[in-house]
Amino acid sequence: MEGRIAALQRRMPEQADAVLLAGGTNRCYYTSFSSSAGYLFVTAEQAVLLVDGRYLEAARRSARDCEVERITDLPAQIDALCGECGVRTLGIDTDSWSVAEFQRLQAALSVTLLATPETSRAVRLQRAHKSKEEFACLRRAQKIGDAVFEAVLPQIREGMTDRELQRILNGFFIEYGAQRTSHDFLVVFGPDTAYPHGSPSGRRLSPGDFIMMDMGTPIDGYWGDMTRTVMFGAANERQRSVYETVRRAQQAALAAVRPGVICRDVDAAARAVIADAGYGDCFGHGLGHAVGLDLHEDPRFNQTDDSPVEAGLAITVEPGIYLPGEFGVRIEDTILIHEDGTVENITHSPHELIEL
Ligand SMILES: [Mn+2]
Repeated sequence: MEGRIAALQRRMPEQADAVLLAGGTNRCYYTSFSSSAGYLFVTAEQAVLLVDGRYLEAARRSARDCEVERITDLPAQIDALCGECGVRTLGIDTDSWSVAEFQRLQAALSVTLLATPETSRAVRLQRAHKSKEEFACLRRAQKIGDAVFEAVLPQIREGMTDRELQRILNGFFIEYGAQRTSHDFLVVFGPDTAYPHGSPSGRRLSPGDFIMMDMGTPIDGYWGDMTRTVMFGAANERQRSVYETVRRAQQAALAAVRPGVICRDVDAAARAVIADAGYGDCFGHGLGHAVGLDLHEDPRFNQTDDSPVEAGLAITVEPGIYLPGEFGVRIEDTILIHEDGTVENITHSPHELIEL
């Protein structure tokens, strides 16, 4: 199988003689080596991972498909590498660079850093097409999420705080095989569920509260991502109706997904169900995001992304309805698109309203 760096070398971004990647997940994607800092320099023939002393030995041992160099004088080293290969323009993954970093390095270099979107776009596109091995990691990560969801429900008690539930979730994730946890799972109760990305406030759980849990853990770098909203006690009619609308919106989107469909049309399928039920103004985020080494990747299921759904895509489907001052509901699954056109939903937790 063609290596990831080789695939990049075969299709270098337009106008770039070489690329210089600063993004941590980009470096990890190409070299399978994870570090908090460093650069990956790739020409048509050569690939060099530049790291500082903290990572030198580990990178030499485990970075794949590249040479490893210790950073001493970064601009001089990059100039030297460019000189050896006749490189004059360097495409950079602009979505990973700070303006300060760009300016500092450009001022010291004799070659040109291309601050155009092509390099990031090429890398994003490559990363969006996942292999069977990447799918397997995502499946394993999601399996942990499903197991944790099942395990946590019996632990939920009246009067417990959202922070307590968050800590219990963290503990279960570790117990069920998480390599690490995010520590900031979104766990909110009652009126706080009306904030799509709220965080625990110390609120205590009361009967009639929705409990929203948005959680996941990476396995070998690849993130699980799921959300379930469950009712503590008995749902009233309005809560039940909103929940059912979100569930139907998700089903409509899942039914619309197949290779060749435009991402924004999948978003529209869910949005139409929510609008028809009279909650058109209450779904203030996109339907989903690709997921991989980063929790949020491209493409997106939203109102503007016109890229087609393609085999190799791993993406979330997460409609929601949020009623400020009252409550919110979101249901999130992660799906994989296979070469044969089938869609695999790797989130197996129930979609039906659970009343605890
Ligand atoms: Mn998500």
